[in-house]
Amino acid sequence: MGVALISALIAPTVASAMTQAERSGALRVAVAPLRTFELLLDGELSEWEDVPGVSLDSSSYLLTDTALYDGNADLSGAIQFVWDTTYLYVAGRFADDRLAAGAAWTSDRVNLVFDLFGDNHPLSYGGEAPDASRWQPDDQWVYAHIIGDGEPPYPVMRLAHDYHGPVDGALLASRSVEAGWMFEMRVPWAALPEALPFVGAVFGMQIFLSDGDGVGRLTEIMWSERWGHSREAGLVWELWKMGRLVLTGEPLTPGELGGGE
Ligand SMILES: [Ca+2]
Ligand SMILES: [Ca+2]
Ligand SMILES: [Ca+2]
Repeated sequence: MGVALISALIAPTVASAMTQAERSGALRVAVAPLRTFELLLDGELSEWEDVPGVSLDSSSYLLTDTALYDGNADLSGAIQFVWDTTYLYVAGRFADDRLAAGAAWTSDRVNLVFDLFGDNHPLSYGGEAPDASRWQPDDQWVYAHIIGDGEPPYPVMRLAHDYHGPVDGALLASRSVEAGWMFEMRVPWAALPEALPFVGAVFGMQIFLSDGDGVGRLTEIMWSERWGHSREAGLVWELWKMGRLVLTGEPLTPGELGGGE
């Protein structure tokens, strides 16, 4: 399906001085090509065949109890991104042995966490993972339950230091398929404070998947690094542990840069 894991190593300047842990520290990069094709947000992903993606599977960071994750048939797949000056578009296709519907925290959910300025550091937060009230204005958690409550379309949600609610203008199209589910969604840049899309823009981003498989069976896997997690308190929001989302494409003319709808 044209999906490849894209990662880049930060070239060490003094290799011999680096520890093994430092050498293994790959900065993960997800590429969002500029949209050059028509997208029909219907939960079918045929338009996305040639778009690069990032894999989330048994090789990803498992945050939750190892006893509850049964490998790729339990949860595995890939997420893809494209963009234009109005929207970030996201698609994903996942194998999942049980679909947990509803908007509960224990049901199936896709999560994107943004550090839009890419400037987070432990010292930004006094060395402690911040609760949401202490997030910077460019820190945003965008999430969607694959099959939410009631009738579709189900909302795309956003949590920030001063907001928790639906993303205005966002759209989610999701569907249950044999042995899994897939989705497409769009998120307006205008709904993400501090987001400035342009060719070459680089945002801090983390991806994690929440796999609800029934009562007491929640698994979470994360893309680029491992954040702390406890059964009681859930995720530790270590916002400085992020990969990068890079917007690529042909340079736009100044007239197009101000475009959108
Ligand atoms: Ca489609
Ligand atoms: Ca599962
Ligand atoms: Ca599931």
